[in-house]
Amino acid sequence: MEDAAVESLVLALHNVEAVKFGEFKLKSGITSPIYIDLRVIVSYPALLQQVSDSVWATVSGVEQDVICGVPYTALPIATAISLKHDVPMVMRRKEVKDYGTKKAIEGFFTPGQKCLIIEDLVTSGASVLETVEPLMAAGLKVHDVVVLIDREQGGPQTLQRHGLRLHAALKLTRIVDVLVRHGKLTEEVAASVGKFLAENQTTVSIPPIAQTPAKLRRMPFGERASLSTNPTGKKLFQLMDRKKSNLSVAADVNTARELLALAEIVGPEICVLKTHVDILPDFTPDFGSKLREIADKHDFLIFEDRKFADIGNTVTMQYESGIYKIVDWADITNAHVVPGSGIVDGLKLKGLPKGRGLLLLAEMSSKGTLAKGEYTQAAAKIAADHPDFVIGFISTNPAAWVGGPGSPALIHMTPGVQMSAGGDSLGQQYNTPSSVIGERSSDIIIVGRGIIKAADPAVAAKEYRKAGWAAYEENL
Ligand code: 5BU
Repeated sequence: MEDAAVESLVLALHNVEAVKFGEFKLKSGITSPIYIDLRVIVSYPALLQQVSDSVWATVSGVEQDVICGVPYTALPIATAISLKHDVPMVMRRKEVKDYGTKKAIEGFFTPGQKCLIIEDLVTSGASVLETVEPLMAAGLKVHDVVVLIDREQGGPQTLQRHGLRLHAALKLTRIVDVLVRHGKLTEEVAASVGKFLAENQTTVSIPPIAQTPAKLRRMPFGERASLSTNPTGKKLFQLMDRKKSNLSVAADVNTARELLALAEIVGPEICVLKTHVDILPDFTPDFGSKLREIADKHDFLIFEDRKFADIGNTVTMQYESGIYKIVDWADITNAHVVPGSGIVDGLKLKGLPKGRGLLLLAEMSSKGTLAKGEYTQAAAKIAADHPDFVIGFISTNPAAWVGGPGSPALIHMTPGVQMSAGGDSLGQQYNTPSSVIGERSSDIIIVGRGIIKAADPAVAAKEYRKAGWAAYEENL
């Protein structure tokens, strides 16, 4: 910050007694010659603005997707910044200790996004770390912290040990200098402050923060229904909750006739029937309405696993036209994110007016898949940018994503599921229902050959449904 800006800010803070000098007994019993209480700034809107501007200017080169104020004093500062600079904010709930089971972070974000921490005063850095921990556990990346005043008592060093950079708009010794120069403070008091700082360095020993929680606790599907902003996403969560099924059958049979017969058989057990209509030689234009009738009767949704992968303009036509007219009958379809977010915009153009939902292929179950790491994170970001249309992901191990499965508004569906792990001769890899739902934190198991090639598909569907739901309930 420019000298003039620093001077004006320091004098303003001193003027409202946010920074006081004298003899103050601290909670710890130590007597301090300085007392800083920034809670008063909310009573002075112009000062709050000045403080927020100074804090923001301090991190002008730092990149962030969201900001989070450390509760409570920094919240109005963060809010002022958010409003003025149009940067989204998240809030940490102070009262939630067990952030695995309750919502610890309010606001919308995506795992992998960068979060800048905003604080009013740093002494040891402990309260900053208390806020950083649940943010990181929720998958946000935290590298930078900006504070209005650094008391220079060891905070930056502690934060640095946790991989955090502290940017300070003001440092205590600089405040003292300005006040001495303006005749607000004697040299003698200034010297006592210097002595106090030298004698009261903090060392906080806090174990390093884990990037992801060891075990994620699941929010019930019923509650997640209210978080989805897409009608199909909402409907799916409600249906799963009502029907107590997180089983999707991949109906990869040879003909449309067989498919409709299978839908009748497995319908009572499933939440979603997944189709590949381009493998059906006897597909007719009334296929959609026939399947819809069965879906309504047995209460499941239809997912055409089309895996769109072209530019936005082309997919609008592929989705709506041709022989299959997918948008007319499939509640859900899916898309690769390899073309970039234009594919979502294209499909949305046709799908959203009909209330359809889209899944993004964030990972695949096949051996050697290239959909991993940064690609998966990019899919998560695209999903977060289109919450009205994207209802979730095809994923295989969301628990291993940076920060875990992410927003509970989004659903994870996992193919490559059989009762015992293994694979086929063409690269398919199988995991068990309990591993997929329990350890990998997915929501829906997609089972094809495990059911359709079973001696009795109806019995097999019941078994998979039971296994999938038990794994879900175990992790609630
Ligand atoms: P299976 O018979 O249970 O192996 O069938 C799996 C189904 O899921 C099949 O329809 C695939 O096209 C689909 N699938 C998959 O197996 N792996 C993926 O990554 C994706 C879809 Br995306």
